[in-house]
Amino acid sequence: AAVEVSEKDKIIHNIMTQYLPRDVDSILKQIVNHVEYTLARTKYNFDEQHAYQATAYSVRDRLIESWNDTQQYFTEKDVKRVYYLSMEFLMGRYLNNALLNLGIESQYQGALKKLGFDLDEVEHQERDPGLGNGGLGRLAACFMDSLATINYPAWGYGIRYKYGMFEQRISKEGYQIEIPDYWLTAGNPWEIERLDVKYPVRFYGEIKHNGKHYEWQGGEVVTAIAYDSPIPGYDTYNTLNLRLWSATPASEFDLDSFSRGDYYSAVASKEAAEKISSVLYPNDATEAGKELRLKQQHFFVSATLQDVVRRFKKKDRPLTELHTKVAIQLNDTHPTIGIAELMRIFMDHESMGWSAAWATTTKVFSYTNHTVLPEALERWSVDLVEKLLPRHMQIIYEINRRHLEEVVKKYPGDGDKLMRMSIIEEGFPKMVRMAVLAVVGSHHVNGVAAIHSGLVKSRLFPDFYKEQPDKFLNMTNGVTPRRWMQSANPALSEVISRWLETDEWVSNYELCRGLEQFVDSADMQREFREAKRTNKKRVAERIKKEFGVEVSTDAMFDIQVKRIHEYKRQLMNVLSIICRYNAIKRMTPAEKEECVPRVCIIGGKAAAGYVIAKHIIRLINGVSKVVNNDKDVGDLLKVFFMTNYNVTLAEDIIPANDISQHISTAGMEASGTSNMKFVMNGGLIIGTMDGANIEIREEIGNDNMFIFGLLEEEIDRARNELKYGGYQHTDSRLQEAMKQIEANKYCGKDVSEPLLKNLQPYNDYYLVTRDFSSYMDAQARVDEEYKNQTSWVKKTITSVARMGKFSSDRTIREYGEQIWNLEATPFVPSSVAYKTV
Ligand code: Z2T
Repeated sequence: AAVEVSEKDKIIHNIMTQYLPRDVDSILKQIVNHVEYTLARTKYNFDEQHAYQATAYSVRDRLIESWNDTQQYFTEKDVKRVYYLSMEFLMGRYLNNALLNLGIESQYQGALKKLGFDLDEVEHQERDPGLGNGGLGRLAACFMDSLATINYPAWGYGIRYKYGMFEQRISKEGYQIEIPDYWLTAGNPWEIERLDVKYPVRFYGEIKHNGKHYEWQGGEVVTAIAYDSPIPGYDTYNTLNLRLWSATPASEFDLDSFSRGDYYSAVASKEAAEKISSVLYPNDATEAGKELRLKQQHFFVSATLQDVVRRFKKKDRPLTELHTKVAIQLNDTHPTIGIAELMRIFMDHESMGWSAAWATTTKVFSYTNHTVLPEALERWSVDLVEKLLPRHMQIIYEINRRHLEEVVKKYPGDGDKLMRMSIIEEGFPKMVRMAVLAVVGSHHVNGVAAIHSGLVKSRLFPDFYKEQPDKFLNMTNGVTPRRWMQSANPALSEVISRWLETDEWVSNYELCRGLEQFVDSADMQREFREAKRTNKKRVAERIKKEFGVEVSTDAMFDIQVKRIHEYKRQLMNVLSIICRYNAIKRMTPAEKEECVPRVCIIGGKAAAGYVIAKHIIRLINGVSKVVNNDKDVGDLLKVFFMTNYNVTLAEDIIPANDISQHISTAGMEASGTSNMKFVMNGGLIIGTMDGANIEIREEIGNDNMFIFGLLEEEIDRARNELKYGGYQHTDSRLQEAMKQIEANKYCGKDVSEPLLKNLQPYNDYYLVTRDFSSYMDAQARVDEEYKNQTSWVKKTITSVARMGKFSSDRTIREYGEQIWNLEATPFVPSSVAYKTV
C-alpha cells in the first residue's frame, strides 16, 4: 500500500541516503570527524585511546540508524516483544563484536591503517564493561546477541552500575586484592543517555486507602534515568536495545529540610539516591541479604515496568491484553519483586480488580532458575520488605493467601504441605521466599541444563511440579559463536570457513557437522593444530610478559577459569597439581622423557567476603611459586594463576586450551557455559557428570571427553558415608600432598589450616577427597591420550563439528517458541515511511 510521505520526511530521506557509506575512505572521514567534532582533539595528532573513541562513535552512528529503524518497525508491526530482566549483563568489549556483526571489520582495519593505527591495538583501548559476576551475566549477554541475530523483538533491561565487578590483583604474598572498577573514567561511547526517559521509583512510606484503591505515599523517591546501548545482530539490519537504569535524585525539593534551613542535609539526601545504582554486588551464587540489594532490585524493576506499560498504552487497548504483546523473563529471582510491582500498577494505578490483574500478570512472567545451592536462594525478611516496600508486602501476603487457599482446598489438613508451599517461611525472622513467589507468579519455570531442570523439579519445587507439571521446562544454556569463535578465534574460524566453503556456520552452527567428513584428512588435522599453536603462542607471550616464564607451545595447556567456589573444586585441581609435581620429582631421566609437559592455568575471582575461596587462591599462588622455581621440574610442569579473569581474558585464553576442567561436585553446577566455549575452540574436557557436561558428552561422544567422579544420585549417600566415618580415602598421593600443605610448604598456616580442616572427612561437603582417585585416573588418561597427537586432534575436530546444540541461537529459539511465543521480525525497509520515498 502506498504510504503518505510528508515534505519534511522526503527532505530528510534525500539527505540520509547519502549517509554512512561503508568504503574505507568514507569510514576514515567519519573517524577523523569524530576526532575533531566529538572529542574536540586536533585531527593531526591523536593517540590510540582517542582513535578508539572516535572509531567507537563512528560505529555507534551506524548502529543508531538501524536501531531507530528496527524499533520503529517493531512498533508499526505491533509485534509481541520479550523483555529480558537481569541484574547483570556481562557484555565484554563492544567494538570488535559490532564490527563483525555489521560485516565491516576489514574496512575499519583499512581506514585505521591509513591513519597509522592497528585495529587490534585500537580495540585493546576499550575497557571491559563487567556488569556481571559470571555465568548468569554472560548468559544474558549471549542471549542479547542471539535475540538480535534471530530477529526476535526483544529488549534487555538492567542496572547501569557505576562500579562493575571489582578488578582483581594479587599481592606479593599471593593474596587476592579487590580494586573498585570505575569503568566509566574515559566515558562510554556505546551508551546514549536519555534524560527524557525517566521514572520515579518510591521506597519506604505508607499505604492509604482513598475509598477506591490503595495508594502508596511518602517515603523516598528517586528518579531512574535510561541509558541505552544498541545491540547489533550478526548479518542482519535488526538492532536491539539494552536499557540500563541509573539512579538520580528526584527533582522535587526536599521541603522539610529546606524550610528548616538545613541546606547541607538537603543536598546529602539527594546524593544518597545515586548509591542505588552505584555498585554491583560481587557474589556469584550466594546471597548477601543486604537492604541496598533489594533496593537495586525494586529500582530497576519498577522503572522497567513503568516503561513497558507506557509503551503498551501508546496503543489504545485494555491492559488485560498485556500478555499478547509483552513477555517478561526473570533472570533468576533477582527481578521477582516485579510480580508484586505489576500487580500494584494494575490495581493502584490502572484500577484493575485483583482477578483480572492476577490473570494477566501470570501470563506475562516466566522465571529462569540458575542454581539449586540453598545459600543462593533469595529470601528477604518480611520486616525488611514491609519497611522498604510496604504495598508490595501487602500484595505478596494476598497472593500467598489465595495461593494457599487453593492448596488447603486440595489437601485439607496437610499442614506440612502448606508450610512447604508457602511464599512466607515461618520462623524468626519470617522470610519471603522469592523463588516461590516467582514460581507462583509465572506461567513457565525453567532450569538451564537437563540435569539441573530435573533437580529444580525434584528438589526445589516438588509440590509445585506435582500440581503443574507442564509449567516446568528445560532450556539448556548456549553461547554465541560470534563472540566465542569468530571474534575470539579468527585462526580456527578461518580454517572452518575454508573447509566448509562458507562462513554461514557463524549464524547456523549446525553446518559445522560438515567438518566431520574431513576428520581423517591430514591437511585438516594440520590446520587445526596450526590454529591451536597460534593461539597458544599468544598466551605463551602473555605468560612471558606477566610472569617472566618461558613456556613451550608443545606442552599441554590445561585451563580452569571460573569464579572460585568450593563446589567448583579448584582445590581438587591444585591438589592434583601438587601430586603431579611430587611425581615429577621422583622421575628418572627416562621417565621424564616420556612425561607430557603441562602448563596449568587457573583463574577466577573470589567474592570479597568468601574466606575459603580466597585461601584457595593463596594456595594456588604458593604452589605456582614452588613449582615454577624448581629446577628439577623444568618444562614438565608450570602453574600460573591468571589475575583478573573477565570476558576479555576469556577471549584470549579459551582458544589456547588443549584441555579444560569442569569438575564440580555432581548436581551442583547448574549448567556451566565455559565448558561449551572451550570445546568449540578445539579443546577436550576433563569433567564430572554435572550440568551441561552431560549433554556435551551426549552430543560429542564419551570417547571425546574425560569423565570421572560420582554421579549425582550417588552424592547424598557418599556424603553421609564420609560424614559418619563410613569412608576414608586411602590415596597415598593425596596424603602426601596434604602433609606438605600441613608443613606449610606452599602457604602459611593461616591458609593451610582452614583448607585442611575442610578436607577432613566430616567436613568434606564437596567430596574432594572422595572423587580424588577417580580424578587422578582421568588425568592419567589425559596424559596418555595427548601422546598420540593425531588421535587427539581428531577428537577435537569431531567435537567442534558436533557442538551445534550449544549455540545460544538454539537456546533462544526454544525460549521464543516454548515460553515467549515470539515471531522473528526482520526489518523490511519499505514499511518505514521515509524509506518508501
Ligand atoms: C551465576 O553466575 C549462576 C547461578 C546463580 O544462581 C548466580 C550466578 Cl551470579 C543464582 C550460574 C551457574 O552457577 C552456572 O552453572 C550457569 O551456567 C550460569 O549461571 C548460567 O545459567
